[in-house]
Amino acid sequence: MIPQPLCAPDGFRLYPGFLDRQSQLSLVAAVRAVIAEAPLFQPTMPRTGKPFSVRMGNCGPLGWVSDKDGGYRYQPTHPATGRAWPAMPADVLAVWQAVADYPAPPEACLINLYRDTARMGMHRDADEAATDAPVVSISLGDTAVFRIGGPERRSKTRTVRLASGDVCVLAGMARHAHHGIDRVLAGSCDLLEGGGRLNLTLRRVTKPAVER
Ligand code: MD3
Ligand code: FE
Repeated sequence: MIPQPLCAPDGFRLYPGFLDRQSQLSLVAAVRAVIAEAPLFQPTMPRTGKPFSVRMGNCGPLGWVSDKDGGYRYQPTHPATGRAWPAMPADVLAVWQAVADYPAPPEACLINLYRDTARMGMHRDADEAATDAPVVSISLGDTAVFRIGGPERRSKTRTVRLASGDVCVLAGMARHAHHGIDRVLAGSCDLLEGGGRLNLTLRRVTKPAVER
């Protein structure tokens, strides 16, 4: 048997098992505290208003939101409560500092909660002005079947399983690749009460001021 090489766009880095069980539990507790202050919401598609199957939350100075009238955007406040997003927990920032190799801190931590049959269709992340910054993703709970392609919608794709504690860095070409979550493998992990998957994506949104 010839082992399968990992062929992914340049700039895709997967750190399997980056977080041990204790660190995963500590992150889940931190995320629960964030959600208690800033409840998860159900985003809707621009124009059609079709709801996402994933529920979302945010922490940090900016949060990603989407609804029928306003479309995809980052904003400093929660769409329902109007309050500022909670601060990014120290454990979350520490992951960015360890792997991002970027001279500025992240501004947004998007929390994606996948329960039941939630999935995420193929898309590109293009709402950030800091196009040179990587995206850092932290997976917690059930394993996801993640699909990544290339710069064109028709580019060849491949799947990668993202398990609890895995950290993924999308830099360079990979940062601009099409990607999505085909499905989540129910019952594959016992980290989250009630099952499902939490994904945290850390992003720089605005271009950092030139260092001098
Ligand atoms: C590849 N989230 O929030 S994380 C998203 O698991 C998103 O919830 C998925 O796609 C999730 O936008 C995938 C891994 C990931 C994150 C950002 C990327 C892959 C990426 C940006 C560009 C290319
Ligand atoms: Fe994405």
